[in-house]
Amino acid sequence: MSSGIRRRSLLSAAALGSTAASLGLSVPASAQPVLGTKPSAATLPAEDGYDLWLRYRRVEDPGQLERYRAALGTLVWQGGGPLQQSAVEELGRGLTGLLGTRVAPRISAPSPAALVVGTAKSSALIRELVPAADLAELGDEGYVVRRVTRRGKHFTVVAAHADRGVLYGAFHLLRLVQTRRPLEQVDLMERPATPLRMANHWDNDDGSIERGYAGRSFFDWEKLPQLDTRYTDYARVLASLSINGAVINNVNTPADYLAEPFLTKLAALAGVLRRYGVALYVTANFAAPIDLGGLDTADPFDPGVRGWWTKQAAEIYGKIEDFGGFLVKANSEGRPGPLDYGRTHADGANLLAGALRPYGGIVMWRAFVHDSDEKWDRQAYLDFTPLDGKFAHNAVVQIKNGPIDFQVREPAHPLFGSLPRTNSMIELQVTQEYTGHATHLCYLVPQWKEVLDFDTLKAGEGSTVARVVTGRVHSYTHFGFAGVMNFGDARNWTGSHLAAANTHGYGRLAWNPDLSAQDLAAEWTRMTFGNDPRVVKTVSALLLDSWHTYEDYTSPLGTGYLTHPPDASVAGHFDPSPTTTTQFHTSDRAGIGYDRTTATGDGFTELYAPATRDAYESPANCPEELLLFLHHVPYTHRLASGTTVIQHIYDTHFSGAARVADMRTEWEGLRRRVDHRRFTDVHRQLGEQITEAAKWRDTLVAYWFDLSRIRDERRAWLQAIVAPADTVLLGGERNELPVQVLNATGSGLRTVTTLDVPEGWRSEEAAAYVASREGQTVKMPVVPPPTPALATLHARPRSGAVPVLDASLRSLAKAVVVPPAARCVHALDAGPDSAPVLKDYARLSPSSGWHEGAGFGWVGNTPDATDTGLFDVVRRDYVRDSAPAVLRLKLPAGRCTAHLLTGDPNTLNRSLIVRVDGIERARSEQLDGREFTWLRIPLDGGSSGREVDLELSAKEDETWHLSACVVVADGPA
Ligand code: GCV
Repeated sequence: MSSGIRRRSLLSAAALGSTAASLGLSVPASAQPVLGTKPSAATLPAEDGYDLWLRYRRVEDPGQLERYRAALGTLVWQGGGPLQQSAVEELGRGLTGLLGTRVAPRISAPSPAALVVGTAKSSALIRELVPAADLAELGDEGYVVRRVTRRGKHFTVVAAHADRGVLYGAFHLLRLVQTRRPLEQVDLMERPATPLRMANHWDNDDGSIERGYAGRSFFDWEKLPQLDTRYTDYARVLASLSINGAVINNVNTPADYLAEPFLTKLAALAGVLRRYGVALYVTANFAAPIDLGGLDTADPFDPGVRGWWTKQAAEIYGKIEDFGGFLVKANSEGRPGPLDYGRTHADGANLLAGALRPYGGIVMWRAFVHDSDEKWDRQAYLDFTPLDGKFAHNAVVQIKNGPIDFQVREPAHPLFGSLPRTNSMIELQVTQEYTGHATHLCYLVPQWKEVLDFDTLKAGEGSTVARVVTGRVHSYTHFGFAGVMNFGDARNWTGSHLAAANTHGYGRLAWNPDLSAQDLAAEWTRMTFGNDPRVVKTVSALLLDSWHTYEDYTSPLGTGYLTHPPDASVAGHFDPSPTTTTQFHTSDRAGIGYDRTTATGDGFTELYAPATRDAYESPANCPEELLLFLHHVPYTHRLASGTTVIQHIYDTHFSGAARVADMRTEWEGLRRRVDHRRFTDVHRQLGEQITEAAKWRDTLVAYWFDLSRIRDERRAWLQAIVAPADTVLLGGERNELPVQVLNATGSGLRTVTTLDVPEGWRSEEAAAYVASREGQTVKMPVVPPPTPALATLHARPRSGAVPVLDASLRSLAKAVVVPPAARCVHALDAGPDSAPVLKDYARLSPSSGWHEGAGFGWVGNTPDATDTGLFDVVRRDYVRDSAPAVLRLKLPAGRCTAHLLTGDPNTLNRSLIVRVDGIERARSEQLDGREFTWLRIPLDGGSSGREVDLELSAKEDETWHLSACVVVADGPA
């Protein structure tokens, strides 16, 4: 790839055509006559962020504006295909906004200067202005942007060999103006580093997005094939980054997308994307021959299966001639795959590749496979390296940047460079699953740069990841970048204005991985917030510092995986939860970190080139930021600075969290320099980040102090741990909640602990003496009201002016309140027969058929049951089913109320619908993992009692859950 090459072109004069041709472009509201004055900062018009970096606000500096207007005010286009037309439309829109005067295409250049766009094929003027040899070097996607002066006329030329190059060149020219670059000497030539530059969406057909934090999916499958302008704007945004492929559905996908009615919808979408050079791809479910085709196998060696894929590919290409191909997640996290039939990943990929080959389609086969936590770091390498050379030419193995799962810090994946005969591409996560969602500012370009710059050494020095995935180390036929997108239907696309910097950075790096994080941060800032030097400096600095800041207050020295449970639902991977992820950071009383060495650990280091392995093998020589990813060390292990690991953890958590407050102060300095609306949005977001950072700091500092009992040399504090944090309380009774108070000061303290409880609850404070570095458990009395409820209780210790780690999640109890069995008509704790039952409650399991003597039980279909082992005795287990089930209850005379508890300690829980006598009486909303809710249904036993049937069901294709059912007689009114 050659980028930014300076060239000189001397061309002879040419006769120019003269007829003006307008494409009828609309003029943005901002295209007002030039006023020649800088708009007052106080009057910056409010922006909602929808334009992202495609903001075409008028150039403020009058001199610069005049120069741009002179150079670009006349746009000459002599025709071309749809991609060129999109380029010209964008130039019309962009320049009209930027120059403050209407710019429309014409076919000749009467004025002394003009912007000329096109290909040699479609434009005589381009043929005259740009030597054919230059264009021949550009391939199908490259372009030149060049100033050519001839006979006193100045031409700014955007020229390419193919239409797509014109489109990308047009966006480049606009970027130059948006970032206020002088054009007098412009002479650049660009070609992409990789052919595959993919946007991967993890969007589901029900509108939800796996790991999406910007609202719901904007792919509206109900309305498609009906289109709306957002699809066009989406395609423009991708094209502005030169992204040329979009996988529009989640890697965890049903088979549906491969057949009608989806194909017609996909074809409509593909039509919009095509005009911007973006090919449409879908994720294929490997079991599709079974799920869609009605076959009894998906075995890649089965002729019927092969035939099915061949027929399916023909059908897809019949509707979408430029369909890109399939992305596949197979035999990973429960997905079907070739291993189910004793075949290999290569066998599976080749099956699909074979079906796509006649049409030029490709298969991107993910290497993200892990069966067990213990083998997670090595499994992809162990499964895929023996298959090197066995994948079809039109198959590409898609490899996550690191061996685990998009953690804050991981080494580069050992598969890079280890598959010399297998097309490989890199998968980066733009959506911030483990890096703070759309709440924390975490600019990931510096992280990606580190991975791209990592020298695998596998093919000698200089075989960096960037060179591997840009096909410069091995002779790959397909290679490139995939980015898991952070777009949703939020008006500003990414939920937070600042998160869009990651989208921009990803696309730009996919085009040219040599671009620097500094340049990209500044470029995005200029295009998004304008060119005020103070804004550029401040925002760039905020972006560039943010990953390290996030790392400091979350995951020190490569600890990784500290967010709550790995298989948690949509909201998962946000809060700290060190106690539930010990299998990854293996902290214990003696030390911290995961031993991945070959000498004493799991042997992961062995997967790297010898020099890297040797460095990784030694705590003294490995990169310090990966120390705890690679080694288990004592808390007193000294870092190069002389600081111990535990002190480093304390220091970075406090300084990192403090820096977030500084970040907001920095942002405040831009109050009048950024429009009020976006200023306020970002300000609010940074406020949330301050709170969240304190939560991370206090939770982790408290956790590691508790384990190590080593005091911070610089700080002292008190902390509380409620254990167990998930607890059952009996309503109307005196309960005792155990709270451990820990003293992280240098001397013994008299402490008093209080419990924050909701209104209507009672609690008393508890006093305890706690020795230095010791913990003392106090029993906090608490009396909730008798009605079933859910509540969060906060334990707050104090001792004079000693600071308290108050934001620690470990000082919270998440309680479920149930009435004592003695006060209930029915007190049923649901779950499998093997699970524990709350004292005095009756078990409601799949085997609880209706029994008159018991007064409750299933009639007809009996549900399944699950025990997660997580949470308290009531919430850990439940009965569940996708089919409806009828729970019959015997009611006494008079009115009573049934309370049904639903939720899941782990995963998303969609709905519980309760019908009585065919009428819907209650329905739960979608709940994230760990969330529960009580449904309340008034019932009437009549004058002599009766039996009532509660029909429990879920929405179509969903599963209902029931953790407990209590029925209490209503008291006198
Ligand atoms: C799409 C992690 C995420 C999952 C994701 C998976 C993958 O496990 O938490 O949500 O599934 O990676 O990349 O396939």
